[in-house]
Amino acid sequence: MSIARLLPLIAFPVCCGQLAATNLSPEELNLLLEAGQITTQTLVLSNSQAVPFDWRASVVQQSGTTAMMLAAGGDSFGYRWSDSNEAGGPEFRWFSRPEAVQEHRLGDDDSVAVDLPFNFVFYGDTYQQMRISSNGFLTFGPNGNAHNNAPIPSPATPNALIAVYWCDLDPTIGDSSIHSWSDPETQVFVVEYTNIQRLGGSTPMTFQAVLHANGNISMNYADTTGISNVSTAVTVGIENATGTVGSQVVHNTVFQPSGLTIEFRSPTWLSVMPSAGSLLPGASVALSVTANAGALNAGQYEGTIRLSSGSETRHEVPVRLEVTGQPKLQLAPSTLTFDVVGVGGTIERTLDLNNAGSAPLILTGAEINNNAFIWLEPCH
Ligand SMILES: [Ca+2]
Ligand SMILES: [Ca+2]
Repeated sequence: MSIARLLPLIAFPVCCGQLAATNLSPEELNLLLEAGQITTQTLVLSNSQAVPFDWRASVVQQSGTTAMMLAAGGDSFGYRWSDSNEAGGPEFRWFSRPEAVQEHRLGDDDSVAVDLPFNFVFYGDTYQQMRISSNGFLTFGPNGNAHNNAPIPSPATPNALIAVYWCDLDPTIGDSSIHSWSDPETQVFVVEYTNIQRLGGSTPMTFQAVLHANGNISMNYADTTGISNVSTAVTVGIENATGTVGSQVVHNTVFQPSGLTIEFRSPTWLSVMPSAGSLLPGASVALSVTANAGALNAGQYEGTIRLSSGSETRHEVPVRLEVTGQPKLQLAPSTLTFDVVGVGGTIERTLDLNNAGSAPLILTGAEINNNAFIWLEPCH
């Protein structure tokens, strides 16, 4: 046997010995969740090499990223939003402020950075901190002071934006305050603006931005019945880190959100944290893999966690998620009222059926228990 033919046999064990010296376990994840639930599993990465191991973890593939299609709006990333005024939308929900919570004493065009109680995934990026602006928005970027509300999306900062009521507000006027708190039971982080007015003075507004651990976002606006609250210079919506994709609910149009909840549902169901690091010889690190069925319908979903070093893929862990769910029939309106009808006359009323659940709804029949009425076929 020649030396030339021996060389590959000598080189091969060295190459594969290095590859085998890092390990990621378990080799696969099989998960079962109900729609709306979230779970975090652990992968352990270990380094048995004689040299440090620089690594990067990412989600390279996930099927079924489409959130439930709701009636209102959404964006190309997959966020979908709806509000409590529409059939199939969320119910209005107000989070009561606990007595002992953090107050942020901000000036005009001011902001403060706060730590989040959980890793929050927003447009595919994972954050542990954000900035609260006194101008009615939250941002995961650096610019928390902008007072000129812009349309969404817009590349100018602020980006990575949650605009709950973005306009030139001034918390130094009147009896206003800004608080934030977390609730471990409901897995939320709430920022509340209380009785806040525009620069120069205006009708006080009270509203909340709520970050849910499953990646969803809700905006709640207190009941302001009886007071004038018309605004035509405000931006409401969410926007990604480059200001190129976003869901705009309102920009400089009339916005009267009394007793309203707007909910944005996150399409990202699979994420991994931390996303990069360096392991010393003999060391190991735990990676948190989160599967989030907050916006998923019942079905089968698949994804892959990739562990790479430089341009080389070292490990891939398949993740299989089964989501179970239930249909939820909603009818609107709850009562059909018929005015006086002349003999031989006819009045028609429409009943809207909506499936607000997470699994297909199969209607098997409908009937009327009063012969005075006639059931007409659905239009579509
Ligand atoms: Ca922007
Ligand atoms: Ca201001």
